[in-house]
Amino acid sequence: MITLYGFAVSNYYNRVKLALMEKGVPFIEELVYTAKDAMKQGSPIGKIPFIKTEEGRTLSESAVILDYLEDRYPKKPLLPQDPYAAAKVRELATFMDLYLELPARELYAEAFFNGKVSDEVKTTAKSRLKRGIDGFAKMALFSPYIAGEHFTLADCAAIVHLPLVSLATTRIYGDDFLAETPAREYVKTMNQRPSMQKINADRKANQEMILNLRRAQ
Ligand SMILES: N[C@@H](CCC(=O)N[C@@H](CS)C(=O)NCC(=O)O)C(=O)O
Repeated sequence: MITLYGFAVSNYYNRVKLALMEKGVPFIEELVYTAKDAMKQGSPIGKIPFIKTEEGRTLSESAVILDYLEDRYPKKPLLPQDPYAAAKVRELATFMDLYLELPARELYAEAFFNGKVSDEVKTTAKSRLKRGIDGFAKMALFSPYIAGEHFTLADCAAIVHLPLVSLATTRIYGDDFLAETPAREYVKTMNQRPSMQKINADRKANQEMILNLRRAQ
């Protein structure tokens, strides 16, 4: 069986977990919380998520893991058959990683972890986010899924990234940068899926656990 390593607060971890659940691929989860432990278990630079395949081999980088799952477990596909349509789904997922989640990530220390982010970083992140969201608004279909009629790998990225972008921009700039897109309705609808209900419940429990660990330190 596949082992998924990491922790349930992570959006990238949940992206892989969601794909596994939606594809009906059996897996177990192993909590890895520190970069040091992640490295010990086989993550090249200590980032999570990573998996151990059924054959016991490690693989990191969430988007690559999702591609691997598509190839290895094709029975319930999360990509269209047509190569161009499949590439468009991957394009949208990559776009969200690079131009939405990564610039938003610059803000997380202050938005979520009681840290402080410099004004310079906030200004740079803001222009990167505005540019990314302009592009995203042209590409995302929300009809009803992010890339069209079917649930795809791009939804696995969208569902975990978009709420963080909304929340981080609201907390840092007092303005939800995704407000003019249908993101809020989309996330609400997607959160009704049984897979997402489980993921959200696990995320909340993991958040509690991390808070308790921090309090005990
Ligand atoms: N590009 C990576 C990003 C993974 C990532 O940034 N994971 C975070 C948790 S959400 C992490 O491991 N952070 C710890 C670190 O950077 O040392 C992926 O898609 O898997």
